[in-house]
Amino acid sequence: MRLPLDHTVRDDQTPSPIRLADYRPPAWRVDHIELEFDLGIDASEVRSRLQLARDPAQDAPLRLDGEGLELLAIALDGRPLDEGTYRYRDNVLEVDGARDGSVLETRVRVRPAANTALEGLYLSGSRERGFLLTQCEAEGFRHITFFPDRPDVLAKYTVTLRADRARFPVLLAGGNPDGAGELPDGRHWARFVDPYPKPCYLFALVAGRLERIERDYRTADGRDVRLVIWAEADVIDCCGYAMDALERAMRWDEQAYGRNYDLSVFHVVATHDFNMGAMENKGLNIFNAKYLLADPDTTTDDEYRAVEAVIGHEYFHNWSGNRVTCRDWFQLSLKEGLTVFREQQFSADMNSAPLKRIDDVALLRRAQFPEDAGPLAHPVRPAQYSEINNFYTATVYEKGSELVRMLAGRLGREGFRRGMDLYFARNDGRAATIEDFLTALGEANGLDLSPYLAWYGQAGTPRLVAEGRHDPVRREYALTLRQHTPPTPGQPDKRPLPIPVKLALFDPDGRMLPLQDGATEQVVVLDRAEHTFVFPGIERAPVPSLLRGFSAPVILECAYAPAELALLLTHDTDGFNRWEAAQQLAWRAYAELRDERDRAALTVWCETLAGLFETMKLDAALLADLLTPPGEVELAERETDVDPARIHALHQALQRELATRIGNAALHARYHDLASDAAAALDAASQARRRLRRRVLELLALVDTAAAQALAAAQFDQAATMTDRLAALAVLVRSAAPQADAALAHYRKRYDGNALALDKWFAVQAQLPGEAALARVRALEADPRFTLKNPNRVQALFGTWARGNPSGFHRADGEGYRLLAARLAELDALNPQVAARLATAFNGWQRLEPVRRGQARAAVAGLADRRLSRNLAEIVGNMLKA
Ligand code: 0A1
Ligand code: ZN
Repeated sequence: MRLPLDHTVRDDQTPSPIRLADYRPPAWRVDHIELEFDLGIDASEVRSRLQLARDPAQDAPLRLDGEGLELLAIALDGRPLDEGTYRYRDNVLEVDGARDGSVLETRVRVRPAANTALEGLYLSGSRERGFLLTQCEAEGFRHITFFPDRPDVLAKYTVTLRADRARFPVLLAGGNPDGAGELPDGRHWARFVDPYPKPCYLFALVAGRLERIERDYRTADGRDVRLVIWAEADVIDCCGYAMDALERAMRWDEQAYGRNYDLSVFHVVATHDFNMGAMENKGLNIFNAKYLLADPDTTTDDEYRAVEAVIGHEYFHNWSGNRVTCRDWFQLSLKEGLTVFREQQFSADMNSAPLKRIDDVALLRRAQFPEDAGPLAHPVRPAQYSEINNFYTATVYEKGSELVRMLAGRLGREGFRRGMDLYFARNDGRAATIEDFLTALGEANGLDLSPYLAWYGQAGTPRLVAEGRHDPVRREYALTLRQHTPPTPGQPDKRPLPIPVKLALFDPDGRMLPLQDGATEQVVVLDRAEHTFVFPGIERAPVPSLLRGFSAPVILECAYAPAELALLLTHDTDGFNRWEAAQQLAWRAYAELRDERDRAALTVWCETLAGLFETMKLDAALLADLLTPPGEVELAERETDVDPARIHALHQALQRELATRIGNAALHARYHDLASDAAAALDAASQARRRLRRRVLELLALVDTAAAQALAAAQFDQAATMTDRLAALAVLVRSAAPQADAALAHYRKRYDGNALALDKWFAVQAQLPGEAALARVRALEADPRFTLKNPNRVQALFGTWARGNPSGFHRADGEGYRLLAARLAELDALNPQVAARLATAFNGWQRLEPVRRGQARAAVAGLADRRLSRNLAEIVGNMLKA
């Protein structure tokens, strides 16, 4: 019998939300699943055999998830089922007569080539040359077979793949290999057994023509592991860097956390067609090619670091996510926040710790703070959702990591390791909760960490107000700290949270003062609305260095005098806080320009940075970061009636002031000094020089435009790295240089067959500021290389424009909003996940100035009136609710 259901059918625009408070343990578990695939591009058949176990405390009928499955056969305990003893409707298969210990067998057909949502089993690349793969997180497994698709059902998997050998020479699934062989008619088979029980979102298979690179690895506890990276033939030469990074990540996890790999093989596969960055499927990680392939001709320094970080991230999930998984999707940050934190530690250890911290906090401010301040605000552990794929957010990932960082800071290095050891030991093989995590960390250290749970349940970024008072008579410094968190949708009243503030005090000469027990740094915890901390023995009024290393994810408000910030910018021993002082000064300088006020902060900002520029003492990469003020997205965050065109003009003016103060001659001299080393080396010093060279060229373009354009054109022609080439191209394009078109044409020709390099070609043009952007975006979407079917291409063009180019997207005539809304509707029919993510570009529309606000609202409301996927409907609905 057949019950065809098309997965593109839109079920329900306003489904009732799923709530954390409604969690119940599963009524039915699956202890073992045997899967057999007969793979084909247009149609694949999937047989499954589930060994069922019933929770004796519940008497619910057997209900399995299944979406878009063509049911071909069904049998219970060996007997085919009659119609009437099972029902498949509304994406649920209900079966009568199942008992504890029953075996349910089904056979279904799925259609990989027609699967444009890239969820479940799908085709990457062309029908002729592409390969098949799966993506199951969060709820993709239900697109492959019937199963209780929830992370607290952990089963052991035996997977057999069968396919035509010529078309699919490589057959892979998670777990250890358990045999392979020939079949009649040119077909072959391969079997994999995973000894570790896992939730179905960690299932994966890959089948097709792929090349490999391999390496042998011996774990610290003595297991021999074969590491294999797979990619299509044309890019297999770009996998060596990822292999080295993988080996570094495996060693690092052994040393930092005592975690060893646990199978005999570890496969990593690259695909150009992927909705996210990468996926930690047990034993078979699948990567967006963007985060795996690397070579000097096409990969920038930032991208090299991203490859290393994502390789680490997915590998670290093997323990934080796979061996210990999540009870339900509300606990997503249990694996993601923790794994981002581990990834950040790894990157900091492999590169420069302060630069990494600056990057991470800049990302938090750019991506997470706006989320927390807008209509999509949600806690790190949301209380409800309608589409879980909409919750792979900066809040769950980046803010989640900040919460783990606070806990780690509270426990100290050894205490945190003790806590993590207990967490892994106690929860291995389990589906855990955030409470389990806090309990283990606390118990291992004899501490009650439950107050930190409030951070997981409360949305919004706390404001921390600091006010210091020095008493020369009592020789005391009193620091009063206050906190409040603005309301967010559905959470009007906020509670005080425990906020650890790492601090130091500087005397007016820039020396750190001894605090408790002679230490120069101390952590105070503000765990109520307001508290005053008193520091004795302070002779002269100090300058406080607060929230060192960004010790809590809050917005600090402290009425520093510009000279005090200059002191921190010059003398702070905490690299992050040096940068932070420069950011605070720049913010004030920007406000002075905007409000046409006296230029106290502007002058100090320019003078101090010009001084640091001249001394040549600073690390080049840190100097580049110090010379970079907050971006246009961050500046808009602090404004009401946002006018992105004006912010862009002021942002340019601000940097022009800085460039003018440093001076043409100094900029030219430094540029040439840095350019004398144009080698392609990847060491930290070479990367730092390229970072500063780029910044100097950008500043020069503001004050000596024609000369900078000539330098950029020459740099573009002679570049030995993609970092230098792209930096030059960006300067040419953004400054509307006469050389820009030729450079773009040259780039386009050179990289025509290279998807990742072409993405950068689209992205660099999508950054064109102001009015000109729209026409460029329209021209680019008509380019034969543009397609809405490839998530990376969509992100490169529409993501860069709508989320990363405020003055180009937010036009007063509303044309930008209308174009995006129209494309979102088209994209939604192909790939709801990508459409929903792109739609978050409208976040913050309520704070726009009235004309743009009206236009944006109309565009979003027009979208809401259409028939949308659950993914996009939830985002658009929330956007209009607040
Ligand atoms: N767990 C992955 C992220 C991920 C989530 C969903 C995906 O498909 C829709 C794919 C990947 C990670 O954190 O790396
Ligand atoms: Zn992750």
